[in-house]
Amino acid sequence: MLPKEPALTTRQRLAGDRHRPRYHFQPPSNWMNDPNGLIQWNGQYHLFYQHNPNGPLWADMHWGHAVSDDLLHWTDLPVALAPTPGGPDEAGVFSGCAVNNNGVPTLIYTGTRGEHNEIQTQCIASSDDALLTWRKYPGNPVLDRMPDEAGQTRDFRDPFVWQDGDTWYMALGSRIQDVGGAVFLYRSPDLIHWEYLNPLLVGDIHRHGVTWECPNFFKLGDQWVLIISSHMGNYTASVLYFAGSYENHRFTPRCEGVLDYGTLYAPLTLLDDRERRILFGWLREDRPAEAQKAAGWSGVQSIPRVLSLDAHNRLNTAPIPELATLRGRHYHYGPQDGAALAVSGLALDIVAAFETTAAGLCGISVACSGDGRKRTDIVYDVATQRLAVRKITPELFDITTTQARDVPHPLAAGEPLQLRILLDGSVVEIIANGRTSLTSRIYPLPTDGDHVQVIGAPALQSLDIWEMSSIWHL
Ligand code: DQQ
Repeated sequence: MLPKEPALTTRQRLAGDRHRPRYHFQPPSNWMNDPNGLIQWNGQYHLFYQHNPNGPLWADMHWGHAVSDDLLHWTDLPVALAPTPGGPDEAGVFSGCAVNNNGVPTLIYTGTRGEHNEIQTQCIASSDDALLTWRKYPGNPVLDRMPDEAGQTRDFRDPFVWQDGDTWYMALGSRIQDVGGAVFLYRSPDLIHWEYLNPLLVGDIHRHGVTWECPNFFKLGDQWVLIISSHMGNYTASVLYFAGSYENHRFTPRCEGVLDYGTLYAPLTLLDDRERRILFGWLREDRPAEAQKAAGWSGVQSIPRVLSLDAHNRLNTAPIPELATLRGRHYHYGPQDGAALAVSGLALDIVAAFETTAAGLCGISVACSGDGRKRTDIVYDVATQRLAVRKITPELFDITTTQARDVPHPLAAGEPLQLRILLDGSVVEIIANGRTSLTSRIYPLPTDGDHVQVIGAPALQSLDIWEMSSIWHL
């Protein structure tokens, strides 16, 4: 086996890749998926993540680990959890969370066994050296039995744990056979002995999908919010939220919505010491496995987002304000200035507002080739109230059959369209009016230009664009 390349050298080697983000977190190389174990410890933020340290495709799940003072700049730390041969996680250390157990940092995760990871049980591990190394509890698994009402024994994973008084609660992702995705609720006095209470919520198989993964359950303002990731078989509406009340271990949702319509999946939240509920999500790739293998990396974490509920109890997401510290050169355009922009770049933070009083299209094109033929349009149709991301790559797609994702974004009468666009190589995070999220990936990026253009310039109210600096010192 070749000696392991230092993380920084790996990052330097891959830094010239035009598709690779500059200000979003990624491991030095290889595969990453779900964020795991988010926790603030002694003021620092710890991010763990599903990781295959040996290749750029999903396999052999470990927990990678990085630490940050500001949620933006990260230091790579050694892999935190690896499968233990012969143990309950021998086939993979799947997703989970982290808690402070009376001063002891503790990870709660799903261990898998079997050729298809079909034996799923819940395990714990703790650290006594400030989260650097982890000791698995010798009595693992601490929870190996699904409720009988599930009617199946395969899908039982991704513990999300919180404390209320002296009692720990765990929400587990699962499903009820032929009924739909489900989250099961457990409680424990010590993180070791778990008692099943009842389903926290059961979905409708047709509307909410077959299996629910990666639940998050927390109080936000005066509501309780449940977030789940659902296998819908495509990238549309697969991360859902429910908001409502929670009493006597029963959750009663009063409204539901889509957290992201695009490539963001398996998000995990933490409550930080400023009482902010902060969400990270895995931004999936949108290109074939061969291309991921050739690149040597796969998977990106979203910019952390602060969650809130608006007056209609819709879940709003906003990139953390700390992101402004990465902003460099600034361009501002007013209502008359949108026709020709002198901006280009693949690492940009864009804030735009458009009037929506007259029918028409408005939005922003990014990653435009010199001749404007290849580009990615983020475009709103005022008449249909739909927001689309449309990738126009004439050599791959006929200009009339572009690759598009098109989602509802209703605006109140007279409400302007507000777009926040975080472009970073192949990543484009799009948030409209704080409440419609449509993350996307742009593959391939044109090689002959990376210009920005306005769509529907007469409707432009204001446009601010910042060039963003890299979070890595390479
Ligand atoms: N990813 C993990 C599972 C989880 C899924 C495995 C969601 O624990 O259900 O890598 O992306």
